[in-house]
Amino acid sequence: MFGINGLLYIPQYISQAEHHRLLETVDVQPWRTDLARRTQHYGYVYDYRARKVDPSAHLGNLPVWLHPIATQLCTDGLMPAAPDQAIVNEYTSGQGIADHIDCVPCFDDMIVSLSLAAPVVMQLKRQEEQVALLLEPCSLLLLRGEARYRWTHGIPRRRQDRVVDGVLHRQRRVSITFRKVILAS
Ligand SMILES: O=C(O)CCC(=O)C(=O)O
Repeated sequence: MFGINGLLYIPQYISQAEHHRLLETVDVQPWRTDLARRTQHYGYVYDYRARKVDPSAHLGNLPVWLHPIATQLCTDGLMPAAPDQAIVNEYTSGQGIADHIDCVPCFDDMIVSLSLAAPVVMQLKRQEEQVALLLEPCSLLLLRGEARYRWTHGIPRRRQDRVVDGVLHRQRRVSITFRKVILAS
């Protein structure tokens, strides 16, 4: 999709009602404030500095309010194994995330990101190639294979994005990224 092997974008993966339920629940959970953007970690804490998941950072199972969507990802055949880690990212206007490839030894092949609240443009890059992808609320972005391992993904820190039909003024966006942790044996 979009000329990138292993990338799948599914608009309107969840209903408006499910979107509302998830956002409302996210908003009453405690936030971590150690990064410029606020985050919530479930299942395992990801250590951004060390770029690793330590088995001692196991927080427990995913919370019950994430079970329906985590189960749906498996029953729809989008994740081969149930995710055991989820990170919620909040981006206010002007915030983003640096171009990166998700930690290879930490997480399985499939990375799945659910978008909530306002839309944003994500950039995927590989050498000289660059693809801009509009992530709309309720949509799902799946990265596996080349898209996961060969392309970086990131959200530029800016207040507006250029889109086909004009300019998108950024507003608060929230994402929930689901992963399966690989624990070194
Ligand atoms: O916000 C997103 O959709 C992507 C988040 C992400 O790339 C990450 O948490 O590593």
